[in-house]
Amino acid sequence: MYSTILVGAAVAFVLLAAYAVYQGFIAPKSNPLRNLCGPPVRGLSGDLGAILHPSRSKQTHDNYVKLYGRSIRIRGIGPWDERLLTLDPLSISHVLKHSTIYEKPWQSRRLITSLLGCGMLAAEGEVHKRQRRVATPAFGVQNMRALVPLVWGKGNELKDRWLGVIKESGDSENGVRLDVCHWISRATFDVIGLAGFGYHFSAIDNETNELFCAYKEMFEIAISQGQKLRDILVIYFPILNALWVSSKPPCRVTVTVNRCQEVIRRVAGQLIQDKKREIMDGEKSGSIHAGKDLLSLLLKSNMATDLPPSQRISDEDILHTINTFMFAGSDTTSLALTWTLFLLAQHPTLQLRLREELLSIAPSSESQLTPDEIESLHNILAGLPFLHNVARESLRLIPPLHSSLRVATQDDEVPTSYPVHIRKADGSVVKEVGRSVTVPKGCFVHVPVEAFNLDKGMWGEDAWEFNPDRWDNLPDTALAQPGLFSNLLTFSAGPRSCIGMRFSMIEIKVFLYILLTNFTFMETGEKIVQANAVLTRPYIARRFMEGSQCPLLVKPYVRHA
Ligand code: HEM
Ligand SMILES: *[C@@H]1O[C@H](CO)[C@@H](O)[C@H](O)[C@H]1NC(C)=O
Ligand SMILES: CC(=O)N[C@H]1CO[C@H](CO)[C@@H](O)[C@@H]1O
Repeated sequence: MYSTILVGAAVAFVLLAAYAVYQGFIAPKSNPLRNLCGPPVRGLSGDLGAILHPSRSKQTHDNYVKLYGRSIRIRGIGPWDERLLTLDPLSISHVLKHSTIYEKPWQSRRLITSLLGCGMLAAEGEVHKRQRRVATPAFGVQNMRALVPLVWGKGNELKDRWLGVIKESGDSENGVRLDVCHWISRATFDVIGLAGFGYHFSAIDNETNELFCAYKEMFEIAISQGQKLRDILVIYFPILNALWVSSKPPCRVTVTVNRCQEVIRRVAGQLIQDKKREIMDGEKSGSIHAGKDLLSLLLKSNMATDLPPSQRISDEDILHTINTFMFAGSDTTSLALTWTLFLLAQHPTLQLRLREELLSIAPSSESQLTPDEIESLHNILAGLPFLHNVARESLRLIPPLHSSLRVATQDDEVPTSYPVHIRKADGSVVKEVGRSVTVPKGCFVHVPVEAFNLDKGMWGEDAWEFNPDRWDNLPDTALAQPGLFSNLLTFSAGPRSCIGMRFSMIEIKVFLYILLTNFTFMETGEKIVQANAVLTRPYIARRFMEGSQCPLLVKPYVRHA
């Protein structure tokens, strides 16, 4: 009896092991990606760090294109993990356009879901389509216009707060060292809180609001995730999460996430219920609820009578969507602004030129602007050529999202527009033109956002430099680059591209206007470097333990009469 079980177990084990060996070591040999040229594999693994770390990625991609062409095979974390890294514009367009074939990997979706719920960032297929359809009207041109006075108010609040801080420190002559990254992130949080669901975090004032702290703490955990073994295990076996809460001592991370989620569910959940009631009451009494925040618009779009019930999303999904906006819409924009101010501090003559352009439209009186005046000033602002060039150039040079990842859910042929370097069985290399690349089901495809933006073959030899004027005279190859915005991959492209692009452009331009007409920004002498923690963040060189920061000397600017 027992021996039968033992024999059975042994047979099962041998079969499993054989299967694992086949899957791990033999099947990959027939992976068509193996024919592509790519960097050498050391041990089991390639060198993902060289591609993903901003201090090395520029040089790495440049070398790869020279050595292996634009369709590159790279090794992930084992022989079964051959990946496609493409710098071919036609290939990346194809991948981003066919978002049902190329989904986000379940590992990252599960991580996002465990923190924010299955909102738009994490969902795939029909669920995503439904959420995106319901949310799209809220980001329309008309509604984005309503955002302008709100952003303006927050920009002014930040300006006043900085003037206060500088006055207190008493050194307005030389400028005061401020961590602009931290300050601007408080302001962009305020903006998304108000614009997202009419909620006052008042984070420019102080960082005590309960909901603010819950989001902030949870996002910080998201950032620190992915490094430690336990977090990787939890991604694969979510049941462990429950075990860690009950085991002693409790895992600090899980307990924190649960506590934050409890606060968010309580406070934000209440907000959703309140808004819903307001809208329904408004409909009954015939007066239309005037809320212009994303939540109100989302609820209205979701309750629209022409939307079939099967296309609606649940209250739970609404909460996940709001969480997603908080996550996707705050740090991204604050980093874009921080890097722009940093680049302008490094290039004082360009800063001067931009300030002059901004001052040329500034009203002469210091009096409070009416909403109408703000709107017309914003229309002029949106059309300023040098401001537009500076914003685009900064978003090109330091995209807040360094890169993304997709996985093929079926075998696919990816078209190319540049020669593909094929390694033949005898080791020789041939360059084939107009050939497609076969991507087998289950393979990862890298979306190298920064590498596309900095490609010297497309943008010219000075592609790595900050030169806003390049935009007045782009080479044809740059004009042919794919992207939702200005031939940049910064906001990605296709059906999964950024829904908040217009939102953030308004925020970036209005904040730059207010801050640059009231302050000058200078480097402190500390060396600022880029590092990847979900997004590309600033750190002081060799002081990573202090966390992300971007100190600049900020000095009040006084306009000459
Ligand atoms: C400079 C600021 C921003 C940048 C650089 C940025 C960039 C991106 C990128 C690259 C993606 C695609 C992610 C991927 O494929 O892995 C994305 C998606 C998204 N972004 Fe943004 N974003 C910014 C601001 C915003 C804002 C302000 C909001 C909302 C208020 C927002 C909401 C979203 C959402 C909801 C998605 C998911 C869209 C989908 O999957 O259908 N983003 N963003
Ligand atoms: C923080 O700011 C809010 C809003 O401005 C204010 O009501 C609250 O009293 C402040 N809290 C502290 C501790 O300063
Ligand atoms: C001194 C100066 O230029 N102040 C500017 C500060 O920013 C506001 C916009 O919010 C301008 O109206 C002021 O002219």
